Amino acid sequence: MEELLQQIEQYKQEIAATTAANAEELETFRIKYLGTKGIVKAVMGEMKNVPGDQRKEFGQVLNAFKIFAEEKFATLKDSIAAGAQATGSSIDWSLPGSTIPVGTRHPLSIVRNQIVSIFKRIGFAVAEGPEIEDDWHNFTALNLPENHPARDMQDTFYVNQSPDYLLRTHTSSVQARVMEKQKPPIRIICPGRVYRNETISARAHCFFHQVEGLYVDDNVSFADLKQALYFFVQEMFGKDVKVRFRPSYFPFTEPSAEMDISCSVCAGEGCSLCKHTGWVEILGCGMVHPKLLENFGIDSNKYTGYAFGMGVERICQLKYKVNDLRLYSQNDVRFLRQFTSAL
Ligand code: 2NM
Repeated sequence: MEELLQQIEQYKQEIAATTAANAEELETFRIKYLGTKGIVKAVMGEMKNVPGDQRKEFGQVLNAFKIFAEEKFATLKDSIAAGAQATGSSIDWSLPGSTIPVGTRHPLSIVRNQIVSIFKRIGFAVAEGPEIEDDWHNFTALNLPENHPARDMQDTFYVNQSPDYLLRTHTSSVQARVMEKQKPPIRIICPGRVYRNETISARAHCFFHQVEGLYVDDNVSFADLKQALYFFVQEMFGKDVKVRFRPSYFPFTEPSAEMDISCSVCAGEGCSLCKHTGWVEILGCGMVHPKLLENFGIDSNKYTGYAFGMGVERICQLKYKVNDLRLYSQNDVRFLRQFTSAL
């Protein structure tokens, strides 16, 4: 009997030292001590070997052992449940799933994609080129004379003080590269970022985004240009939009024009955006200067072309009433989250 008491004492020490980190370890404990073939059952089975005069005393010891094991089980179970709650690993399958945070597209990307998709539908292909350009593709080839004010250090970012490399000031440089390589017909749009050395304010920034278009073929006329641009603004601003063209000047086009649309904010009634004129300027355009075509080995007697250029920030301002250019590059999510689009 002495032996059995010692054995029970050893089991008690084992039980006291047991830990269970999870439900699996708890179950291992239960099977080992409290299961149908467990230690508690086995020890209880020893009762039949105990002499009659010691049975009462022994029964109390065995009973206390059984309660000891059961209480340990309950303690382990409680601590696992509490730990699970603290670490959040207990799974309540009835809870609704948590949503995965999804970002939103930048408003300039949305508008750029819309512009590109409209011109793709009327046969324009997309062309891209480098943001670090050489003087020839950005200026000289495009008929910007040596002493044109746009070449000034004040307006253009030059690279490493080199007079020959710069950050492109318009995406026309991409069109120069296409005309250099490709024979007419050429029908492309060039979306991209451009750089100008300006003091940052609500109305100016040192970089902005353009989409420029170019169509060179035989029999391309100013009427074709007007029709393509009219189609574009109707798709962009709705069927009720009105347009007007004003004569203008650009070194790369002759004749040149600027296009206005009826104010998208007040629909021509007069507001601060259109300065009470009912019209807002949205782009510049014209017939490609014959000198440009010749610069790229395109026969200006055989071919004509039209070109246009617009600022994505400007179109975005008209569509979404964004009144400060700096909002586009400050990455304030309160601004950015307001824009959603399939494009
Ligand atoms: C404008 C206005 C007028 C233009 C010209 C060219 C090309 F292809 F000849 F190089 N690309 N874009 C152009 C013409 C751009 O932006 C206000």
